[in-house]
Amino acid sequence: MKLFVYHTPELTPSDRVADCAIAVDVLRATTTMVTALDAGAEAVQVFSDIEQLKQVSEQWPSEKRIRAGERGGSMVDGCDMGNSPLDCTPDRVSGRRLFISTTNGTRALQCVAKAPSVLAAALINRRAVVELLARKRPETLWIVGSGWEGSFSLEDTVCAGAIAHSLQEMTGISLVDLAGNDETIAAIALYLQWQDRLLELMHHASHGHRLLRLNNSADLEYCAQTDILTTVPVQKEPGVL
Ligand code: 3SL
Repeated sequence: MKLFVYHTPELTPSDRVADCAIAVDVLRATTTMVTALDAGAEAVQVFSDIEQLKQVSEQWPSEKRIRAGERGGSMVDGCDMGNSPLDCTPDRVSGRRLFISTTNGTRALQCVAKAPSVLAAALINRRAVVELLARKRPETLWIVGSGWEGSFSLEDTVCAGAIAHSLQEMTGISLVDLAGNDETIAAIALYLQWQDRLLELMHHASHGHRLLRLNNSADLEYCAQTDILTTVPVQKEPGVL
């Protein structure tokens, strides 16, 4: 197994695919997707374009859908919710399809959608993701961070490092055998530096600042938790997990 970490969709190769690709957007899209599926959502369908989300979801029975739209951290008009994982309670999402469009997270998923196996990961489901990888042992594995509009983000890279470190521990594969690029080694180093202070790291992160300005400190606390859910979103068809 060779693991390649890419900090953003823009830095991810577009001329090939990995055997397995993992999209990460700790703040907050993949955390929200994991939480929604764990709370009983029927599926999550991702869109880069809000108008397309509205058109497609319109054809779905209204009692079977929930529309989540976020731009710049805030809820998009006409949607049922923004992108807070805390809104994904069983009474709101159970049995419904979550139609979601966010600034960066949905782009990360779309950039790896052609891989034969696509997963969504966050800190909250890290262990479950690693257990699945340890069983499947894909030859090439990519972890793609969402970043923010093309820039590096601390929270996605620390999550990539958390997955990589745990994968090393669970499989016994050495760092030199596992790491496919320098980013993987850097992500592990970032995780080892901050593993006991992940919430503090979120507070240092630029997107953490943005969410705090929008009064989302409870979201940061939730997203900074590790291994609290066992659901792993797996792509069933392009754009649907
Ligand atoms: O960029 C994204 O995809 C979002 O997760 C951003 S936010 O956390 O909802 O603001």
